[in-house]
Amino acid sequence: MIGTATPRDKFLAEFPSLVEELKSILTNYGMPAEAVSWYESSLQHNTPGGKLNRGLSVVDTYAILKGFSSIDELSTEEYKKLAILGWCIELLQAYFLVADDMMDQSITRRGQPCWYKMPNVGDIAINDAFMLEAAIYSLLKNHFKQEKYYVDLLELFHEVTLQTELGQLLDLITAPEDHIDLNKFSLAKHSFIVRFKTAYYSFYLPVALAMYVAGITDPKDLQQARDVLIPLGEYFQVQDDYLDNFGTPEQIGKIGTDIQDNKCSWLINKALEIVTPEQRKLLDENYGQKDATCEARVKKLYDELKLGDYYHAYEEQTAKDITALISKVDESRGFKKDVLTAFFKKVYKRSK
Ligand code: DMA
Ligand code: MG
Ligand code: MG
Ligand code: MG
Repeated sequence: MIGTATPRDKFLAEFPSLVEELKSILTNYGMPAEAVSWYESSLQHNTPGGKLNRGLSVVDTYAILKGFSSIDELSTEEYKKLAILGWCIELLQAYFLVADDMMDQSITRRGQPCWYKMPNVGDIAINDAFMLEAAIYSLLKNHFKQEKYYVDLLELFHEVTLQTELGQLLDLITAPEDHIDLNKFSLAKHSFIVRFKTAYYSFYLPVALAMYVAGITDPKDLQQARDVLIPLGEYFQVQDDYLDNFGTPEQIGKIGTDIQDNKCSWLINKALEIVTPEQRKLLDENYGQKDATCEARVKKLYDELKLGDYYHAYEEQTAKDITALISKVDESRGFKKDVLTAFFKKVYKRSK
C-alpha cells in the first residue's frame, strides 16, 4: 500500500529499474544472457539488503536543505534523481564490501554468505566488485550528464573512493597476518584509519551529493559539513568495532573477525591502554591468531576489562562533542544544522 510505504520501501522501489538499465548496457554490448544474469545476481546479492542509511541520507539531506518537512514534498522527478545518487553510494558500498570481505576473510554479511563465499563465485568476486563500481559511472552518465554539477559529482566519487582505499590500505598493512606486533597500534592510528576507510564515503559523501543537487556548494559549507561528518563517521566505525565483538551475528548480520584478523580495532587499542603486564602478555600471545581458542581468551579478557563500559563512556562523550560541533555551524549561506542532527540521530546508540 502506497499510503503506508516507509522511506526505505520507497527507496527500494527505485532499484529494479536501475538493475534493468544496468543490464541493458551489457545486452547492448552483445554480452551473452549468462553474463547478464551473473551481473544481475551480483547486483541483487550485494546492493540492497543492508540498512541503506547512506542512500536514504542523500534524499533526507536534500529535503532538509530545501526546507521540506518530509521527503514526500519532493516531486517524482526530483525524488528519482536523489534516489539514483543514493543508489550510487549503495553501489560504492557494495563494491567496497565485496572486496573487504575477501580481504578480511569474512563469512557472512547482512545475514547471508559473503558474495565470494557463494557457490561458483570465489575469486570472480574481484571482477564483480569492479563492475559494481563501474555501475556508478554508468548511472551518473545516464542521469546527470546534462547537469552543471556533473563534473563535481564525478570528482567527489573519485576522491572519496581514493580516500576509502587509502584507509583500507592502512587497515590491512597495520594488521599483517604473520607478524603480530601490538606496538604498531594506537588510538591516533585508529582514528586516521577509520576516518579514511569509513567516514568520507559513509558520511561526507551522502551530504555533499545532496548539497550539489540543492546548489548549496560554497566551499565553506562543504567544509562545515566535513568538519562534523568526519568525526561522526569515526564514531560510527568505533561502533562497528565494538559490535564486531559485543554484537551478536543475528543483530549485526555478520560474524566478527577483528581479533583473528589482527585488526587495529578501537577495542584492542582501549585494552592496550589499561592492561596489566600479565594481561598484555595474554594479548601478545593470543591476538591475531587464526584460532578460535585464542580468540576466546581475548574475548574473555575484553569482558574482564569491562571494555563495554569504556565504550559507553566514549559514546556519551562523543555525543556531547558532536552536538557542540553542530551548534557552531553557520547557516547564513543556506546550509542547515538539521542535516547533521538528522544524521547523528540515525547512528547514536545503534546496535546493528
Ligand atoms: C569497513 O571496515 C570499511 C569498508 C570500506 C568496507 P570493516 O572491515 O570493519 O567492515 P565490516 O565490519 O563491515 O567488515
Ligand atoms: Mg570487514
Ligand atoms: Mg575491513
Ligand atoms: Mg568491522
